[in-house]
Amino acid sequence: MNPESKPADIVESPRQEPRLPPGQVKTDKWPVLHYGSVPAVDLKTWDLTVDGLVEHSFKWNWEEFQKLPRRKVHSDIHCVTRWSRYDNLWDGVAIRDVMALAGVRSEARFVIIHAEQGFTTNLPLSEMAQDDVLLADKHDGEALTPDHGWPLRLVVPRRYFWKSAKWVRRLEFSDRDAPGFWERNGYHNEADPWREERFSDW
Ligand SMILES: Nc1nc2c(c(=O)[nH]1)N[C@H]1C(S)=C(S)[C@@H](COP(=O)(O)O)O[C@H]1N2
Ligand SMILES: [Mo]
Repeated sequence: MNPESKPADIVESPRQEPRLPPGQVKTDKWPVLHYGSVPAVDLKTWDLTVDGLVEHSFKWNWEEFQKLPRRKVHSDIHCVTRWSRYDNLWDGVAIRDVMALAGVRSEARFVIIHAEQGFTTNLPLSEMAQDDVLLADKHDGEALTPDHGWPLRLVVPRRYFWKSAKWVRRLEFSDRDAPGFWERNGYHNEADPWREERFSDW
């Protein structure tokens, strides 16, 4: 038996009750949503930086990144614009493995995720450290398409999908929170779909 097909290799994102969060509608399509344009990325110059409050900073090029331990995550997508897409299979590198390599320092409380073109989003370290959070380069067995974040996107299954930054280039571990692009433009800082944390009050 091909060891790659064993279900145990797949991390199941914990199913919440109800599976469909309040105010959401299930869709089988996968809409494309982002601010700005799809960046042109060249894998020859692409790199991923891990820095801030870590013992070991990294700057991996594409080839180096591909040598990191690989994981698969099975999860649902919940977009704040009210569509949910079930049963996505993501393939990539677990944030937990990245954190173990980097040695996150005890003062770190937040992670600022930086993407192409200055886009950022932010997460508490406790959310980032969940074992279903992945840096994904494949979806349902195929390389991501550029409009869905190729070559690399974050996937945070338990938060609205805007926290899942496309075109990721840097993970910055910090002792301070720094609301990102959508968070500064009216979206909620926490983004829990089961609490309907869609918009901020200010
Ligand atoms: N770099 C970047 N990532 C982003 C965004 C963005 O504007 N820029 N938008 C977010 C939002 S609002 C959503 S809903 C999802 C959409 O991902 P999809 O196009 O793959 O469905 O990407 C998120 N990641
Ligand atoms: Mo969104």
